[in-house]
Amino acid sequence: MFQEIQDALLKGSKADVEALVDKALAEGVPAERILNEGLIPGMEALGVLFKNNEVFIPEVLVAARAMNAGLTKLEPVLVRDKVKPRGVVVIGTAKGDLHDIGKNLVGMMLKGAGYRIVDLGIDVAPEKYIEAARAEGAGIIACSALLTTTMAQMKVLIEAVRAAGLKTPVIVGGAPVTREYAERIGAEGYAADASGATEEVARLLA
Ligand code: B1M
Repeated sequence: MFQEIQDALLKGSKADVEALVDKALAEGVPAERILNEGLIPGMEALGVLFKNNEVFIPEVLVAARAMNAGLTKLEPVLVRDKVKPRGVVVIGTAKGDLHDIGKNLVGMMLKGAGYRIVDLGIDVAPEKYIEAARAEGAGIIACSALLTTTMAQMKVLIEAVRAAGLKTPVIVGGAPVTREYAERIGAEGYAADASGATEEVARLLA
């Protein structure tokens, strides 16, 4: 059954993922096993295919939608069973940046990897990240930028986070952002793509 869930996820079949998760729950399979042995390995496999250019953004978005549908089915049971998320990630786009597709993809992949996502949306001012990171006890602040102009706001964000006395690591990414730039502005993490972001978050929280 776990393999069937993974296959349905890789095919991006939302209806099949929902039906299989419903079936597993009805048969008494613990939600945590459905998550850790079905959905998450499916998303990890997708991440590898994406990294190797064997699937592309449209397939990833469709699979991510199926993943989210499966998670929506599991969420009430997971909350009831008090399965602890792997960590909390506050995510948004840089101040002034309206491009949210990459940020959404990163958020979905992280959610799929078992993290709780606090999505602040687009055009997010540093104070909002700081407020949310404090309120939610975030382990990571994640910021996405698609414009060379808004990239500069990531430096402003990191300086504001440190000035506020928060030790929360900041991870940055987005098409114009490079590892070299991330290091230069003092970001603790950088990833070039969504699957890399889940690896980077796991590394920083380890
Ligand atoms: Co805009 N835009 N856009 N745009 N847009 C780009 C980025 C641009 C490269 C197009 C071009 O000129 N060739 C260019 C930027 C040039 C530059 O700065 N050097 C540009 C421009 C100029 C603009 C405007 C200024 C245009 C104008 O108004 N004159 C304007 C700015 C608006 C603003 O933000 N203030 C603008 C507006 C828009 C739309 C609103 C129309 C729309 C956005 C809609 C939306 O997002 N809801 C839009 C779009 C769609 C694009 C392009 C075509 C596609 C972006 C995209 O979604 N890619 C883009 C051209 C292009 O990229 N080819 C372009 C798919 C997405 C999955 O990839 O976001 O890179 P990406 O995410 C990847 C990785 O980067 C990484 O993982 C993702 C998956 O692998 N990643 C992270 C992303 N965030 C990460 C965070 C991480 C880690 C990894 O850790 C936290």
